[in-house]
Amino acid sequence: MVGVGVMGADHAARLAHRVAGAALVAVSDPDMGRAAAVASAFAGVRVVASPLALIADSGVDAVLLASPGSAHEEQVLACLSFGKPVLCEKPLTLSAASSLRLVAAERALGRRLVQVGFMRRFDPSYTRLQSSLSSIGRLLVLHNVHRNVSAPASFRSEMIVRDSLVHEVDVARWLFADEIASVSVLAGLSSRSAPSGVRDPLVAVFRMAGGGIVTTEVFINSQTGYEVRCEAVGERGSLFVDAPRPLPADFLSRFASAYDLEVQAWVSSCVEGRAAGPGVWDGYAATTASEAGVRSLQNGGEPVAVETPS
Ligand code: ISE
Repeated sequence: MVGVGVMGADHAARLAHRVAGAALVAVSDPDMGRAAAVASAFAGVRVVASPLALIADSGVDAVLLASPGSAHEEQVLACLSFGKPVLCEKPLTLSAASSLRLVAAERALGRRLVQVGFMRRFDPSYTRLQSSLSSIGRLLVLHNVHRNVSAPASFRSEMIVRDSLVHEVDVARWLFADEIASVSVLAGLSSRSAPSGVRDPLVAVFRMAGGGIVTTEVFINSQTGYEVRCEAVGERGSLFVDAPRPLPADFLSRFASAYDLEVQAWVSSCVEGRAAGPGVWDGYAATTASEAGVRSLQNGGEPVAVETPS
């Protein structure tokens, strides 16, 4: 495990206790105290000071990266250079150019080694919706709601696009099986619960290359509960992913089984030597859409075209 903050510590427990076929052997974090605390919660886990040394370690077969997105390019490249499978938390990186370098590096190896942490593709309610899509005819519109209780003041408006809305970017690409052609991100009234200068909530509109439309309200200081909903509207009806009631407190509880299934699928794919789940291409496509979303937010919500990768 590289990075044992909130998400990484949760994954560490998952790897150690709930996933078959894996053993947690080493952790690394810039906060050595935090790394030591996580390691000491499990038997036989070493703390390695540098993430690159952990990736190079001969006792490490595969790496789960839960470090910040700004560290991912160097760390994923290191995993690829050692031929080690990597599950990289979203976002893959913070810029389309750096994500594209990862696509190129994996392609040069000639085999898939990267899975990107878009866990909603493993969530039972989302997979049920996805597998029932044919029952509602051609998919026309998706409506999403994505609310968090609160976020630290360091979570700025751009991060709402890159770290939160990026889930709906991936859900849109997955459910439509299509690329996003343009993104608008509108900021209206900001909640007085949002830190000064943070535009929250935001409303995003994606136009898919094939004409579908996706709307998303993303509100990370909603004060109420963790509320994620999705409605897929087709030519013959609609399908929902509803939020459990009472609302869960956070994403760790709402998506606990999605994370379990995601990490189990990744571990099984490492054991079997075949990559599974969303890959580096999906991470790249999501980064291009997020980049367009940040630009739209900065330009007052004007639609920004996404350079559809060929
Ligand atoms: C967080 O990083 C996640 O991935 C959660 O799913 C999302 O709801 C939250 O807004 C992000 O900060």
